[in-house]
Amino acid sequence: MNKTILDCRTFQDYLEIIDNMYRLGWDERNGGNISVLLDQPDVDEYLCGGKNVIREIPLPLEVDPILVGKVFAITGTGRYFRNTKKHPEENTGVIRIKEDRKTAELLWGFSTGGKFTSEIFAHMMCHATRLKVNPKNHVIMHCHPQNILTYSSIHDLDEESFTKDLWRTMTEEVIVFPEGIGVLPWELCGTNKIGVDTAEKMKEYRCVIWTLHGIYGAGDDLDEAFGLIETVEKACMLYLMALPFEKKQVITDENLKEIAEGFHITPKAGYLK
Ligand code: 2HA
Ligand code: ZN
Repeated sequence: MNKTILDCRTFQDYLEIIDNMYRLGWDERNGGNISVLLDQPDVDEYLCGGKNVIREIPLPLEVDPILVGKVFAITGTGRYFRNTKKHPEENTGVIRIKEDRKTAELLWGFSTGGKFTSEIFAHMMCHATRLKVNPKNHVIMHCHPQNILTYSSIHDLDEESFTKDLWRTMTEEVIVFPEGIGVLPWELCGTNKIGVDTAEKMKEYRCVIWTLHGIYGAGDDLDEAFGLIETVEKACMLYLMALPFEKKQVITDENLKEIAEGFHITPKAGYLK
């Protein structure tokens, strides 16, 4: 029997993480979307080298030349994370970016005729941006975690104070996102503009908040992108839990500097006074 993408370890991890994200309550109904850049050895082994194009799907943008020939596993528009592990071939697909930069070649999936996420513009823009900053980046992940949304509704959106209040919730926060967090004010989703704005933030940050909508996270692999989002989500939860109470202990800027020194990380310049 020929191997399929379902035998690929990265794809199996992708389905597992989608399932986890649903269970965590981050991806209600058709909420959330993930795209994962697949490496050529996986394309060769599990997709017959990409020889079989099922159909072509127009892209709503002309993507950056860096993405030509790249192959992505990507979740489907209108599809539910809840159903994806059980029925992956209907709910996800594998696409390759064609040379014209305006077409996706479907190599696997979307078996009931669907297509990629409505946020394709943001995903492709963010992949291009992150690959230029970090050639090892493979994952762009979007979801709607409860505490991140709530935090974005009650906190001011200034990136410095948004980030620092999260760094102060738990010792290890600053180690996970020393560069800080990018924040976009509320914007309409699914548009080219929000894709451009998110990718612009991703020049500097691996994680970008969409106020009252959710978060975009980037990472070298699924674990890194997921780990980043869950760490930010936990910080938001801790902040909200402590909010009604008088604080008797706090992590100071001095403490944050000690953590930075101890763990050899460089927090965003200017944030620690
Ligand atoms: O696809 O989360 O932002 C559902 C979404 C859009
Ligand atoms: Zn969303």
